[in-house]
Amino acid sequence: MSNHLDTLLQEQRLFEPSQSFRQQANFSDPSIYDRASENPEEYWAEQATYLDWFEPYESVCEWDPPHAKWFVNGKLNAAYNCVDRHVRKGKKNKVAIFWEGEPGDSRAITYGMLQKEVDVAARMLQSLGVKKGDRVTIYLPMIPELPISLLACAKIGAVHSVVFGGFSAKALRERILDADSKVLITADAGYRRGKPIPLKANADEAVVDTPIEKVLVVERFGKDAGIEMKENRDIYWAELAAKVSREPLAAEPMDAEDILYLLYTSGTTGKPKGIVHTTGGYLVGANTSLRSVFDLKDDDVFFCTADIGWVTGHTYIVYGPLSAGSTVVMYEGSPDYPGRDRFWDICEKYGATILYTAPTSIRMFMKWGPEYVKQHDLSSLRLLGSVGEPINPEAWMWYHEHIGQGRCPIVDTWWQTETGCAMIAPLPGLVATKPGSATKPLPGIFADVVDEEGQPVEPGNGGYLVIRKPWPSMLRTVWGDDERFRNTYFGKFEGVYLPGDGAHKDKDGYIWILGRIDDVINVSGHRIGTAEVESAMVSHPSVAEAAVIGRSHEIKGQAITAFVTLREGVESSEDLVAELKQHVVEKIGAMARPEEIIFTAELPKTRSAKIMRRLLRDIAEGRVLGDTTTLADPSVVDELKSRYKESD
Ligand code: 6R9
Repeated sequence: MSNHLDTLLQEQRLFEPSQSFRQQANFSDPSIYDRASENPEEYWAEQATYLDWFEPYESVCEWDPPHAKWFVNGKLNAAYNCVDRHVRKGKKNKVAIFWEGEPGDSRAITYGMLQKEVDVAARMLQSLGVKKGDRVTIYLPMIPELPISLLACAKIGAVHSVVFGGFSAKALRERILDADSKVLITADAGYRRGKPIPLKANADEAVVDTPIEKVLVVERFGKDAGIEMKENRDIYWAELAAKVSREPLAAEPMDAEDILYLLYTSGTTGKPKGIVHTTGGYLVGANTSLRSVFDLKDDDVFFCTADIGWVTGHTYIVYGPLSAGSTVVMYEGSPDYPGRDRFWDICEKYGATILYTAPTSIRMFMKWGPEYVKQHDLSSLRLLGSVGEPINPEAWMWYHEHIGQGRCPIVDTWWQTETGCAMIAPLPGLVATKPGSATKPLPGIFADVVDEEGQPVEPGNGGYLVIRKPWPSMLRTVWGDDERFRNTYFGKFEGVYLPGDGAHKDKDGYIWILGRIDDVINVSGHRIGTAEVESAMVSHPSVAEAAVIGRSHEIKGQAITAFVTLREGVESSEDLVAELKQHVVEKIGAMARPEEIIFTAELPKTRSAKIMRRLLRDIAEGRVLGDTTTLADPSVVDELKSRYKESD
């Protein structure tokens, strides 16, 4: 962290918006910042006019900390706003989704087609007994049925809970149980570098002894997936689709505060949190940020490379761009399959005008070298975005030069599953950017950096990132655990939201996000709780105790190092290392696989028996050790240091 900060503080480059970009920008009047901070409700009310409401709301915001209600008593439907209204307003033949399959198959889905498919899917869910307010778990690859499933749930007022396809059967099961879903939508298998990901097999394992009554199965991989269908429980998507009515379906009028979806994210304990997003505020936030941060126009082609299994895909593939009636590009597979130019091939093929990706991908492209980019015409691009983790200035500059060709503004967008949409990011027509800084809070967002007492830090200092006032797309609670919601996000400063990130405020008031201050690791932009990996580790019969930390990693941002003490009589071996890594993959998913495992007779602990993670991080990152005077047994450190060297 301190190395990262040093590099950031030396960063002096400033990129002003070009005259031509400024002139055409949606947000081009700098007074918007002052107006929104003087009267945020007026600002958000104005943004809400970009949606269609079945019934108007009575007040913009009711704030009873830590609970907020937005657009109180307003009625609307998210799927209606993302699909039906565009068909009504003459966009029937406009492409909503350009879908690119990994093996090279593709589909251009117009708003007219999308409407039909969403209605059929919604009727399918109804035929399986799904009603307004019921939860539906979705475990699909990046195929058109994924956004269609989200919108189908929204259309009938069911709550979707998407579980990223990279999660294991056990992780899926945990999320099904927590959400209490009766229906699961999955696929036979997904593609990853040409090979199948066994989604249905995982689903079979996950649903045993859960409330799941019906499993709807999309056929994506075909016969080679070799799946089994369980009678009376499993049904193929196409088979059921053929049985339901093709009549248009009226959208369910939802209260602005009705739940739109749950999305699980990692926290400091082993149990993932079901983040609750509601309909009106979330959609206003998502829609606004497309017009403001991404300067979205009607003829844009928006390529967001995230998976819909994460919040970025929810907001910036589905609800944001589609509510704005835009065209999105959705890609199923790996960026290096069949070649390392796949993203650039897709940008060129569909004429992408906006590209939104993660620093970890950019660092990978840097490593591969610019020749893969140069094979393609990227002149359609006009704006670039970054999300998921702090972007280091070198990656920012590479993105700027090689992808943006010096012409495209870069919007580094800080936000979280909990915030629903971008919070700190430049308005590209108004704010000069600095490589590595997410710049300033967006209009209507009251983010700041504060000290231990909650007082704003003076420019030039660091502290806790906070958000002082509610915003429309904020999480409403943690599903089934309001206490955890209060403690996690509002427990430190009264009535002030604590995201869990550290930040620095520079002399110009720009915010530089430094990373998590809690026990959450960010591996390739994926949030993983150290406690989750530790509890997976200790569930293995050979492990007595485990401590997991994130160490800096050139490509992934952070990588997982696990320090493990074995049970009496268990010998360490290469095989055991492989077995333990696999064990974590099975418990959580491939993204949580530890990069390295260090066996140690003891873990360094304070006299009050707390594991000294800072020390473990110092060891893993090869730094000179800091103060170890509170350590119960200082010799543990020497042993660990030598073990760590052995494992190099
Ligand atoms: C959207 C998303 C949230 C955490 C967040 C922070 C990190 C995200 C960032 C960033 C620095 C950015 N993060 N964007 N850090 N600069 N532009 O990623 O949601 O998966 O919930 O992760 O990711 O640490 O707290 P989520």
